[in-house]
Amino acid sequence: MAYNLKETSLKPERLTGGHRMCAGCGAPVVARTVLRALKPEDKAVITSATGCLEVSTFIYPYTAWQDSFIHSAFENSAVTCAGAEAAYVNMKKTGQLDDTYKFIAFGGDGGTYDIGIQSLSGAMERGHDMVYVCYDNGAYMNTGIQRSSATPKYADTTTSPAGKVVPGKQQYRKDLTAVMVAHNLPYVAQTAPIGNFKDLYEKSEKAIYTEGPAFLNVLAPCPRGWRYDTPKLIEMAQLAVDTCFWPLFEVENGVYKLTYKPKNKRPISDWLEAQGRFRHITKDPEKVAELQAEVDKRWEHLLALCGEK
Ligand SMILES: Cc1ncc(C[n+]2csc(CCOP(=O)(O)OP(=O)(O)O)c2C)c(N)n1
Repeated sequence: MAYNLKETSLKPERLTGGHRMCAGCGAPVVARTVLRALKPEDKAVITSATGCLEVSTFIYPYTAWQDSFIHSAFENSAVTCAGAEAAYVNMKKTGQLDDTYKFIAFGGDGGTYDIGIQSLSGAMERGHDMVYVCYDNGAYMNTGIQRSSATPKYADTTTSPAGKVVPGKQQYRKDLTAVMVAHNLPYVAQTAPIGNFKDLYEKSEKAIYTEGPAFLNVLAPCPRGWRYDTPKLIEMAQLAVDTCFWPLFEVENGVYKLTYKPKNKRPISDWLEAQGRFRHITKDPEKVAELQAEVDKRWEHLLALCGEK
């Protein structure tokens, strides 16, 4: 059935309002859209690594989650979810359970790219029928904006502070989506909360209803860490996509497909200038050109993988 924003918006909220995430934060928008892709009759077991999404939605004795929710440690959201899935498979086999459950793990980039990567890699390799959703806001935001391996080069964070000598983070971001593709999973996708959420919704649906392990890497802008005004959340994600800093694509059983090609690829400076964390380099043409060259290189490589050249 064709995607329809109005219809999907009428589905019951599975992450309800009243949680304590910041205004203008991408993570709850991502979580709500992912969960909306569940069939209403299906139940879900959700796990989350420690991070903003976890600590702001699940403060004992309150919870904003309508489904079973497990607060796991920072490093093991993926295996906590995989363990529950293994128990479910056994209970189904032995006739102890009739309902259909889906298994979804969430983690920020700190909990996914860095601290939870071995648990994620293991859960994916063992073939559990689950989806791991990384909401990538590009730093350890919950503890005060520390750099992670997902933080873009030159971003100002509290552990890569921009000063007179060092202009912010010194390394390019890790390409975790490529690392997950190397696991030969049935479904891997990179997406973002833009437009009418079609891309994010459809990829979530595919990830949830593809048998076996699936991974979604979702860009989730953060007003505190990126330093933008809260109403600009979607604009921030759209700029990341239109500058090709964050291309949208999917990989089904190893086959790459580009799902969005900007009509006019915008210069990376458009995205950098919209955020306070890059303020120190936007007037430095050499650094901007260096970042542009890196974006172009990765974009060209992706186009080739997708057979778009
Ligand atoms: C093993 C461990 N180390 C450190 C912490 C402290 N801690 C809690 S949340 C957090 C940051 C999480 O960052 P990320 O995963 O990127 O999610 P975000 O907060 O950005 O949503 C840290 C360092 C912890 N809870 N457990």
